Amino acid sequence: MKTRVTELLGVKYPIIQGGMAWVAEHHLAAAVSEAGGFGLIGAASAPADIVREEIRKAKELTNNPFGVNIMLLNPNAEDIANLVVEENIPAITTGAGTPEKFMAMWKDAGIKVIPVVASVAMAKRMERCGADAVVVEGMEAGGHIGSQTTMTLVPQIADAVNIPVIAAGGIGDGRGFAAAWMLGAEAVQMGTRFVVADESIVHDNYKERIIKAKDIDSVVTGQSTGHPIRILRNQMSKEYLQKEKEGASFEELEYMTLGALRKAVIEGDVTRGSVMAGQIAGLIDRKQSCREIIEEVMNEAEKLLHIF
Ligand code: TUI
Repeated sequence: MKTRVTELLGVKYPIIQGGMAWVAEHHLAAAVSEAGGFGLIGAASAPADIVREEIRKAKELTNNPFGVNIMLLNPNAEDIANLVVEENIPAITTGAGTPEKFMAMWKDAGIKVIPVVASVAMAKRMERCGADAVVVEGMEAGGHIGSQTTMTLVPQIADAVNIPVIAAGGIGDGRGFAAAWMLGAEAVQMGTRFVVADESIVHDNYKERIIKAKDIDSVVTGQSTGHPIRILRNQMSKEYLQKEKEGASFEELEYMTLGALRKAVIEGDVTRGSVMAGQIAGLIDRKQSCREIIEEVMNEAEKLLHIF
């Protein structure tokens, strides 16, 4: 079951886990890697010391390779960039910006660099500055998103670059994997499907909200502030969108979402908290182990594609 991505990452299956803020901690990352996928610790807005602890705990749970996702809006991004070198992390993904200033340091350290991109221009720029692959993320994804769909972006970027493409956004089963493969991807990244995994530490209210979600249950907040975020509809999203329509200030809107993701993921407040999830939430209907998820997706995809 080899693709350029399984070779690059040294994994059995071409499935990587999204680097989700608060969600992608050591239990989930280690479980995905133990099951033959590529797990990621999401550094999100955490300080480097916390991320270091997460990395060390994941190393205790698995000998398989796992990575770190660096969210570039994080004020601590530079510390995390240095940390992944110190901790011998084999591969990193980056989100919400361009990692160019860290590229030389990571390449010197032999780290594989996989930026998440949401446009053809950004994919080309990342290839030029030495990226080993790109995660092409469509706006079906949860959390911070671009404006183009996975269906349209993946083939355009697969044509525009020579490095491998990993498709993300809207992929939650073997059919999604097979579709991404047909569009030119050599691996997929899944987030929402792993949020409900048994090994995910996310509050049960959050998992149940995803399982109950219907096709039309996600909305995009922050279009007006330039920080579009896909979340599942609730009291908070309703008030936020209303305030946005009324032309509320950037500060007022940001204040409403401050700490809201933690509130939902850790405290289980799915009414006032920010329940980030992708559009594929409507398809996700049960909790399984990471191994069951990965094996089910791969079996289904193999049957459809007859490739491996
Ligand atoms: O980063 C994500 N998803 C995220 S990060 C996040 S944490 C957060 N919380 C509150 C506010 C803001 C962030 C939650 N979800 N996905 C990867 C991703 N990267 N999607 C889109 C992009 C992207 C966008 C623009 C990558 C590069 C880019 O370049 C713009 C430029 O020109 O710098």
